[in-house]
Amino acid sequence: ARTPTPDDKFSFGLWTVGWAAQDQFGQATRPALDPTEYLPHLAEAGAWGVTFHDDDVVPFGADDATREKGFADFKKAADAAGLTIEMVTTNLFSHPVFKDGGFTANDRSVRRFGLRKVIRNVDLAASLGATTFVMWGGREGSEYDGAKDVNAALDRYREGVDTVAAYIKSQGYDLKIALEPKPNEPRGDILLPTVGHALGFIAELEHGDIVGLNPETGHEQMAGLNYTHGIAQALWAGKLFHIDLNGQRSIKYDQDLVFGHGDLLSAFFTVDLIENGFPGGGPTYDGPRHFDYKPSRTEGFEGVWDSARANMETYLLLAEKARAYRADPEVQAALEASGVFELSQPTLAEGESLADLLADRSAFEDFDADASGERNAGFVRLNQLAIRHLIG
Ligand code: 3MF
Ligand code: MG
Ligand code: MG
Ligand code: MG
Repeated sequence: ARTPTPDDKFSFGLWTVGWAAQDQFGQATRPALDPTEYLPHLAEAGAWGVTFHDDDVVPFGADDATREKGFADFKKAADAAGLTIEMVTTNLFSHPVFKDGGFTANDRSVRRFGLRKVIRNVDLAASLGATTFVMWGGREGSEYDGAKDVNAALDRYREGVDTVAAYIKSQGYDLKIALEPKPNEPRGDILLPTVGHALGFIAELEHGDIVGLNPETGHEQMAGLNYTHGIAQALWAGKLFHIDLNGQRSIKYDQDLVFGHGDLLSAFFTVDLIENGFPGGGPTYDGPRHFDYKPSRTEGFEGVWDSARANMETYLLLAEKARAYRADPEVQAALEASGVFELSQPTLAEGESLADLLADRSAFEDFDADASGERNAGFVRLNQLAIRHLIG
């Protein structure tokens, strides 16, 4: 159960294991290999899928012949390794041209260039059989409030995403867009900073039916938010198209630690939700378990593969614990006693009107609010049962 199989649908961004570990303050600590060289190692570690930005595989600005050969070689290597290319994404953040954004740059010519880069990459994604197209707008934002007209920026963001979505439909591609929220880094403030902001944005789109989310653990936690609640609301809205799992320890720079190496208890409940669904039933996630982490800068290649395996092992260990947690009769009784299942009962009975509620004296006039307020919810006991399963 701790050895990954293709059924686990574990996938990795090429930029994760492929990160040579250069950062703001220091140069790379590992050599960059040819993109294809990472694939057999990923497969051997137990991955099922691989994902990439266009520029991870072929350098920005490469001529058409180089580009075609680069992607063809990569596809051949992925096939040889038995890896599925499940998602493709576009880099609209590294080159200086995108320093003020891709879809929302003040400079209109940059926006037109960015849109062309994305459309070209959508064709690539479809031709490689990817079913999700992630958009992380890392440079869409500002450092200074006066420098960005947020109303106009959101208009342009909508224009960009709708144009791409309409193109996908017009081509008949089996491809969905997943927006990836992040609060900051590299911009001082990034547009669509959280799952909630992004859901609100999608509701304003013309082609929002094929646009959903790719929430990342650490990104929500950088905003002090609860990742499990974030993906839960995305699921509830029918918008959890993809996930980026990793680890983050509190509100600070984007750490991209191994999954579970940040807030372990939160990771437990993330896995519990993904694997076991909501306690009362409801929408479930069956997409890839995609890791977006960085092998720490201290690590050599041995550490790169140790850390890749650690993501999957941690996930599988947590899945085992989460299954046992849900199957435990004591947990089921505690869930029942805490009213967790009762929450699935509609507040108004079937066929009951508001007038019926207003006429129901037991609901208000005769309701003993003081007695109800004294009731022991038992949530702490329930949480301790989770802890017992996790570390007992
Ligand atoms: C940055 C990220 C990105 C996105 C990627 C889209 C470089 O913090 O998380 O990784 O995940 O661009 O998939
Ligand atoms: Mg990230
Ligand atoms: Mg991150
Ligand atoms: Mg990510």
